[in-house]
Amino acid sequence: MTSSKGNGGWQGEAGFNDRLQQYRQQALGALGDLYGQRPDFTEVTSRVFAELRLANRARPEVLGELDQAREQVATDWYQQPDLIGYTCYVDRFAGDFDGVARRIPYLKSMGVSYLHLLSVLKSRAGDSDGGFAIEDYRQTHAELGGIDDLERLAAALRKAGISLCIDFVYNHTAREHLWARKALAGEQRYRDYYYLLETEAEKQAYESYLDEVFPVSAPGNFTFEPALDAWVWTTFYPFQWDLNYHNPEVFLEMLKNLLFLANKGVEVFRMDAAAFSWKRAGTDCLNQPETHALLRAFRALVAIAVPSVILKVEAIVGARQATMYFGAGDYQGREGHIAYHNALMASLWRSLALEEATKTAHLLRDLPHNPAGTAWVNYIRCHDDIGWGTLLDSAAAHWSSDAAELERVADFYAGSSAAGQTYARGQRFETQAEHRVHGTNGTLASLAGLEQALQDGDRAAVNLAVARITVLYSIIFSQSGVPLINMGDEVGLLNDYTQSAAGSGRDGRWLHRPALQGPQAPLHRQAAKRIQAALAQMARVRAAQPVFHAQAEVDIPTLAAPAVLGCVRRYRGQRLVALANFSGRAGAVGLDEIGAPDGCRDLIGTACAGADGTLTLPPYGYAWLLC
Ligand code: OTU
Repeated sequence: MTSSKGNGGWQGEAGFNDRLQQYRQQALGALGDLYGQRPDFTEVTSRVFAELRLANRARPEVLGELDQAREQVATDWYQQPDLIGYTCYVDRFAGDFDGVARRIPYLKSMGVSYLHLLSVLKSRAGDSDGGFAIEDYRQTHAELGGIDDLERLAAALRKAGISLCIDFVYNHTAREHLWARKALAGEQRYRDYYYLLETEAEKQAYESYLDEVFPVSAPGNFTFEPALDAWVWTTFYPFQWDLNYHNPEVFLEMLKNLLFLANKGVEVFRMDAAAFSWKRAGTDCLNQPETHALLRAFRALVAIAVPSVILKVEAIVGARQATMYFGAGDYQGREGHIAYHNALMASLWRSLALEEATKTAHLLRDLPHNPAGTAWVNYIRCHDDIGWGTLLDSAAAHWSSDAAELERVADFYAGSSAAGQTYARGQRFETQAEHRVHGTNGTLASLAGLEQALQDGDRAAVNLAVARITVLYSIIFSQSGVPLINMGDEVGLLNDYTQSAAGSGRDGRWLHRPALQGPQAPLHRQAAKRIQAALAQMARVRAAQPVFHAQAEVDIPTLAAPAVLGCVRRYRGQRLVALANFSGRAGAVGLDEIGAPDGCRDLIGTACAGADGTLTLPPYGYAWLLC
């Protein structure tokens, strides 16, 4: 029987069976690593496979077609140069889902083909950690529209060539989620969905190994709930209860939620707080082997049921740990399809503050080449703070920092340095004692000096700020992986000091979460136009050049100018050299240093070739040389 909605006809079923055959062993392996020791393991796996079959039968035909296209032709669609991302809150970008649909032309004008919408699913009322405390995975925020409206938006985006990404907050639910409420009401089944510790001693034993995500506003990792007579594991805020993946029922429920959303048209799931999902006594409960197995399980199961879907891992951990989320050893390429390049992001900010690119160069050089079928997500700002901790890695002396250096960098972005006031207008985030570096808040424009320059009405300083913004984006757009524009960066959106946005509370990250608005002041308007034009140009040029494919060979040359970052890309006979100057002074690069003969073409930048065999980059200048 064929229905108008599902593709449960012969094609869909046959494709499903093929994929089941292809990925069954991988799925069983990963599930075995999680639940293989349980006496009911066979039952668990047959329930899992039954869910996949149901989801495949319910899959709308257009999505079935997308599955087929991506399986057979565009297998590397998320590694292609033309995948350009944009991330925003629905309400702050366009009011509601229909508003987002109306803004598709705006997104297209920037070359966007991947849209990450934050805070879409129904989160708890009141403070919800910016939407990261989910009350119902199958409903949306009423103010934004219903789940059907989201489905319609996904379809409209898809028609326009834009893939929809939403957060899959799978590490925790809100305290108001039905499961948590049932647990609070005393149902044992649902108590088992969470990590409950019944004694203070048990809690202490874990706590002594754990770090804190919000050491000031939500210290500790546990919250005592009198109704449960137990401590609930709450890595983040007390109203965010960590799910217990030791319990396969939790895995099954969350798998069903993911498949439900995939069938609504979500193409990319941002796997939130991925590093925390599995707890083990006597460890920091980060990056555990089962944390990886869980993601491998999701990937293999997605490949069977909804194969056009990909997983984006959000693991804010050290660079070497982060690369493991693409799958390591025998599992290379079997975990996250894409993952946030958090250490690069933090390192770029460090390079900008210190006006030296050497450590960023070492970082890029030292990281292993991405396994086949994976790509980084490169970004310079997002809705969170810039976390400095990922640059602390004593085993990577070349590119790591020490606390003292990071202190200086964090001070710099908070506006002060030994030399006096800096151009940056950011704030420290969750800084506990005076000398403990944690994170920095602020919009790209405010951190890059635009806010101060506009306040001073200083045209030259505005130009420098625009140059800082565009040089940072030139790196985001020229590295391997999906470039992700953070809403507002394209118009130089400044910090929001009102903190009046709904749900703002005391969380300092609201500083950089204002609504999108066209700048008013003429100087700001001109700056915004230039930034927007530069970003759109980068997107256009990138999309047209195969050399930006994520699987290109990359070489980071050693340059005499310490503030210039170089990157040589090779792919299918093409060779491109990207250069970026992190200094407020001009930087010269010898053509011989980058193996560039005379006559290479700058596709985008601001470089100036001299007769003496050098290329000069202006302050914060950049170039993409096709040689
Ligand atoms: C993620 O963040 C989200 O991006 C945050 O907005 C949420 O608060 C958090 O999860 C909880 O859902 O733990 O592994 O600013 O970088 O909390 C990544 C701190 C995370 C965030 C961190 C992060």
